[in-house]
Amino acid sequence: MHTLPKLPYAYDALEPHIDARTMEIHHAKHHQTYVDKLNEAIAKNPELASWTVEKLLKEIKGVPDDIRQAVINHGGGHHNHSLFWELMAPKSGGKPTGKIAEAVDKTFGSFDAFKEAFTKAALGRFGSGWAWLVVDKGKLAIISTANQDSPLMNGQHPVLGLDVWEHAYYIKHTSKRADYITAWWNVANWKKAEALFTAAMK
Ligand code: MN3
Repeated sequence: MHTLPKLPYAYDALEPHIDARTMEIHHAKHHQTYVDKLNEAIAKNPELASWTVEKLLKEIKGVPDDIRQAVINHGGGHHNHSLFWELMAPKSGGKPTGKIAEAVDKTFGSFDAFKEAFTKAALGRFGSGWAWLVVDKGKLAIISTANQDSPLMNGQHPVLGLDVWEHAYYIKHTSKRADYITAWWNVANWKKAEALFTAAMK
């Protein structure tokens, strides 16, 4: 059984950047629903019961046709959100340090150029989806994915991810995705991003 991970901080810990009401609904309702629907899909194929969510997504072509789209939607939703909670933290934001900072500078020219390109990807994703910083074949890249599609399905390793579904920002920012993105930079957890980067480069 897949289970909803506990948030590593209180619902109001990211205030004023990300509001408590959004955090509570997003975690306790939206993420819980992805977990429940993933479990429902897996229940039809007990041979997949021992697969981790990472394995399900990395080996999505091996998931039977009749539940593949459900695993993409709800397994992707579960994994993306599990990362998202950890990729935010109170008293964070700012710039990365260490190896990931060097790689960001080398790949994008500067942190500011990276931030601009990532913001553009997040704003440019039409409809629902995610902006990502990933490691792709040993190099950093910015991508965006539709719906709950996971970078793991393309052999990419997520390092930083931003949920741009309206459910992530509508309560506080109504339709203003740009304001939400500006606020989110204040809680981006570069320590976790660095850990994901280091693991992906091994
Ligand atoms: Mn979401």
